[in-house]
This record gives sequence, structure tokens and C-alpha cells, in this order.
Amino acid sequence: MSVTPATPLLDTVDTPADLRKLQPSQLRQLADELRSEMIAAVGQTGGHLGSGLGVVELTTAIHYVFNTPDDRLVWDVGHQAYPHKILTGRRDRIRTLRQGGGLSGFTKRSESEYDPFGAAHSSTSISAAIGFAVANKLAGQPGKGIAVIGDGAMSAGMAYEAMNNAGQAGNRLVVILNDNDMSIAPPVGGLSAYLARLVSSRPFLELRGLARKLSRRLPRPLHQAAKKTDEFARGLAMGGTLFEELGFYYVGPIDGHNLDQLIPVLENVRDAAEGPCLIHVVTQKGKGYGPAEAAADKYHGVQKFDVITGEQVKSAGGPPSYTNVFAQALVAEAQRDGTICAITAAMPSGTGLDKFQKAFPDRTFDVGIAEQHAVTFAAGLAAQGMRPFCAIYSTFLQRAYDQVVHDVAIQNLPVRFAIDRAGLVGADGATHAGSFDVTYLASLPNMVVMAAADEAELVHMTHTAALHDTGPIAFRYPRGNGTGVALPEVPQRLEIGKGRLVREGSKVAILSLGTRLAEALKAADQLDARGLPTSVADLRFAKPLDHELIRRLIATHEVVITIEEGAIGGLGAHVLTMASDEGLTDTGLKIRTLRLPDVFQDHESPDRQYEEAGLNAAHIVESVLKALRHNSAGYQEARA
Ligand SMILES: Cc1ncc(C[n+]2csc(CCOP(=O)(O)OP(=O)(O)O)c2C)c(N)n1
Repeated sequence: MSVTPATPLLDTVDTPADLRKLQPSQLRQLADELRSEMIAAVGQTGGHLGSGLGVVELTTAIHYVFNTPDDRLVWDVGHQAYPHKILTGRRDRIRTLRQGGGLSGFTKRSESEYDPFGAAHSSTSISAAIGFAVANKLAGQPGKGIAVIGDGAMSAGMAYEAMNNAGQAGNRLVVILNDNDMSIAPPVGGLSAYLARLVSSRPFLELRGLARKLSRRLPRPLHQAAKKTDEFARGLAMGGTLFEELGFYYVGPIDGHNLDQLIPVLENVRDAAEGPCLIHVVTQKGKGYGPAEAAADKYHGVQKFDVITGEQVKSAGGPPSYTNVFAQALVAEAQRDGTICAITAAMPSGTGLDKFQKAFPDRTFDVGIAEQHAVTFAAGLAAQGMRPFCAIYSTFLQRAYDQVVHDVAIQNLPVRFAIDRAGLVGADGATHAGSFDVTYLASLPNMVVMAAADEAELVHMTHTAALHDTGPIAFRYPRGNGTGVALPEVPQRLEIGKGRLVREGSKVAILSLGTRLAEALKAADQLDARGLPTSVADLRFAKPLDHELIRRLIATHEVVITIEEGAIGGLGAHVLTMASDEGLTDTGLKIRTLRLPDVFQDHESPDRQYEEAGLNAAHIVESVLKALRHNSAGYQEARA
């Protein structure tokens, strides 16, 4: 097709094969169009903005130079992959990002052959890329493994475990370190300082310098000729980099927005590398969009926004978020108790600990994307008499499970786990759902597990956790706004393992854990109206269970329903086990457990997700009616 100046180049590029037909001189224009397209799309959908804008040129250059999809390109986290999606056959759906039935906000294998590996949790890309590279090597087929990993993601232990193992992939492994000197918040720690020193001590490589440096990868004679100058240049810089010590050939730093630099460097690495290569690319988060450049943290993830002004659609207001209620409650506890401290793994604003940090900078620790370290660090603090609160999203705490078991629970150390984003989370989808924490925590000896039914309960639970010195304790609460209930002026210390009866009936008992309580109460109204007087208990504790309350409700009601915002193995499993252990199920008791279904639910609005999961009032009512029909008309009908 002939391209007139009026035709946007992007309209001629559906896949990387089309991109590779362009002249290098056309790539600048293409990148500019790609950037505009991404801004327009995210303006309509909301989502991750700053990270994608920072890699527009890098995305263009990688697909231009490498033979994707045969070269396997793995984006770390995957939140920066929107430009990649536009260039790999998904432009027509880019305005469905993160909407129900639309494109995922992360890379996803089922979405495209250009997404060889799904992600959303950070720091997995180098390991996966090594896997692709080694598999291709063993199969004797071409194809490299290319990992693009941010400086924030580079703070996690897993990245080092992978780099330590990179040798086996040989020159089939290319790691591109996308250094924008930002995580979601400013990056922390020694590695970040090290990268900053690397960048500031070395000017961006000029093309001549690059050629000199890359000549070390060339065949012998040329290499010898260039060696002297190369050594001289290296001597002027810092000496061996950390990455060189780990066996990588380090190239950089280079300007990640300059296609004239990116293209030859990537071509050289593609053609001439003898072993694993790490290309250190410096980019700017939010590049090319004023509002996002000016506030990289606020534009990491955005609501829908006005492209001209940058103004984001304001959320409807209403009750405070659970996150904010927790943060304020913790600040109040810390004012009373100087041993309380707070730990976040690179999520100060997401967890609300930025507010705690303002009040108590010395007692706040952002450890970077390092959940495992966060937990064991908290264990050490607790063992030395501090009262640490580890505030980690349910989904990210999964990564620190052995630390929870081995370093905290076995030693019975009083680490407090504040588990945000419990339950379904909406647009971030299955990778971010907080589905498993009750299952994986309530199975541990010594552990106490609470779930807040509303934001007033969250205040009580924060207080209860602060005072609980005899072992580990966790409390979970969802994403989003509270119910609007009045917050307590003075928090209560809850009795460990005691629930509360919220409403008393006689025929049906609903045992609720967490914020499904509101749906349980709605269902109770509807059941009452059908002549089925219904009790509702807020159990508060998945562990230890309130045996006395549960026993009493089982003994006095015909149908018992458990409901929770978690997968199988949580409250329902514990109640059933207790009931059978005590012989309470031998009596013809009708007990049903409502929980998340045994599938990974895709991104959708949280309300729709709970509807799909079958955890709303109507489902409770239906479940009760089925159980009663089961009793009167037999099993087959109940299943129908
Ligand atoms: C294990 C894990 N912890 C926390 C997060 C939340 N998270 C998403 S992106 C991000 C920052 C990543 O920073 P960086 O790798 O530098 O990429 P950038 O967004 O700057 O491009 C964090 C902390 C995550 N995805 N995975």
C-alpha cells in the first residue's frame, strides 16, 4: 500500500511484520502516533498510563529489530504493554482495555501469540525468558527470550535468582532494564541508588562509543583492534557493573526515547552477543504527555481522563475507602504506642501507608517490591519487641507464603498482617484477586484470621491486632469504599474467636465472614418475607472459629449457609470440618457453603464479578430454597 503523508503510519501497521516494512526514518513518526493512540485509549478506559508511555520507543524498536513472536518477548508486570498490544494486532480492541469481555490490562497468553507469558505480579520476566530461551535451545530451534523489566521490579529477589541462573540461556537471553527511576512511588534502596550512580556516572553512549563497546562482541580480529580503546573507555566509567559480575554483557545506559540509539544497539545485541546481555535503557515515565510527566506516581494508574486537560474522572465520593480507614486507625494506634511500625512492599499509597509515613517517618518502611523480605523483616522486628504491621495486598502476600509459615507462624511471632484488596478487585482481574488468603492463612497453627464486615469493624480489628502480642494475626478488607457506617470514636478490642449475632431468626442461619454481611442481611429480609425467619451472624474470625455460636446456630436452625469472599478452603470448609468433627452433621443438617467459584474470574466490575460468583443476596435465597426443597423432594430436584 502506498503511504501518503496524510495516512497515519499506524493505520498501516497491524502486526510487527508490517512494522518491519517501514524505513528506520519512519519510526519516529510511528512512535508519535502510537503514543497518541495510547493516550486516547486510556483516556476512555482508565488503566496504567505512565509506564506504557515510557516504553513507546522501546516497544517500537524491539518489534522492529527482533523476530517476534518467535523471539519470545516477556514484559515484566505487563502493565506497560498497551503500546505492545496496539502493535500486535489488538488496536481494534484497545478501547476495551480492562472492561468486561475486553482486553486484559496485562499480558495474557490466551489473548495473543505475541504474549508468550502472562504477568501482573512483578519480577517474573527474566525467569520466564530463560525458560523460553533454554526450551528453544534444547529443541534446536531459533528464538531468543527477551525480558523487559523495570527498575522497580528489579528490586525483587526473584530477578536476582533468575540472573544468577542466566548463563544456561547463553546469547539467547536479552534482558532490557527499563530504568525510569520510578516504581509506582519513587524507588527505594541500595539498588535504586546504584542504578542512579550508573546513569549519572556514564553519559549516554554516543554512537561511536556504542560501536566501540559492542565491538567486544565481534569476531576476534576486529575485537582485538578495538580492545584498547574499549578498555580505556571502560576505565573511565565505573568499572565492572553488578550485572557484569553476574555474567551479563552490560550495555548502557542508553536513551530509551532515541530510536537512532535503540535500533543499532538492539541489532548488535541480536546479531553479535556471545552470552546473556543486559541493556540498560533510561526512560521517562509518562513521556510525551505533560500531566503524566509532571506527576509520574499519580499517573501510574488512572481513571478515565480528559486528554486535553489531563483531569481524571472523579470517583463518586461517598464513604471513605477501607484503605483510608485502616491508615487512619493505624495512625491512631501508633500515637498511643511507640512500638507500632508499618511496612509496605512498594505500595505506600495503595496501602494508605503514605499517611502513616507522614505522621511517623521513622516507623515506616518501604522495602521495595520485596514481599518476602517484608514479612521476614517484620518477623525480626517482632522478635525484638516491636509491633509491626505488614500492609500487603492479599494477592501479593501469596509471594511471601513460606515466610509467613516459617518465619512468622512457626515461631509464633506477633506480626500483624493488614490484608488489603481482599476478595474480587474488578478491572485488574484474576491476577490481582484476593481470593486465597483465608484459605492459606487459616490453615496455619498459631494464626488468627479476621475479616472486616464494614469499616467500623476494620477500626476494631486494627485495634485488636495492635494489642495482640501472643502470636501472628491477620485482618482482611476489600478494595473500594466502605458502607458509610459511623466510625467508632473509641475502638473496641474484639475478643479473639468471638463472632456477633447481628439478627435473630429461627429457621435459617447465615454465617458471614467479611463484607458479604450486607448481602446476607438483604437475603434475610427476603427470606423473612417468605416466612423463613433468618438469623445472621458476622463471624469476624475465620480462625479461631466461634465454636459456641456456630454450635448454637446449627442446633437451632434447619438450614445453615456460610458466605465469604474467598476460595474453597476458607470459612465454609472450617465450619463444615468443625460440624463433622463434633458430629453435628449426623442429624440431617442442611448446610451449604457459598464461596468463590473454582475458576479464575476475568476482569469485570466488582459487582458483576460477585454476581457471576453467585455471592449476592439472590444467590443466598436461592441456596436456602434449594436446600429446603432438597429436604422435601429429594436430591435430584435440588440439583436441577
Ligand atoms: C509482586 C508484586 N508486588 C507489587 C506489585 C504492584 N506493582 C505494580 S507495578 C509496580 C511498580 C513497578 O515499577 P517498575 O518495575 O519500575 O515499572 P514502571 O511502572 O516504573 O515501568 C508495583 C509495585 C506487583 N505488580 N507485583
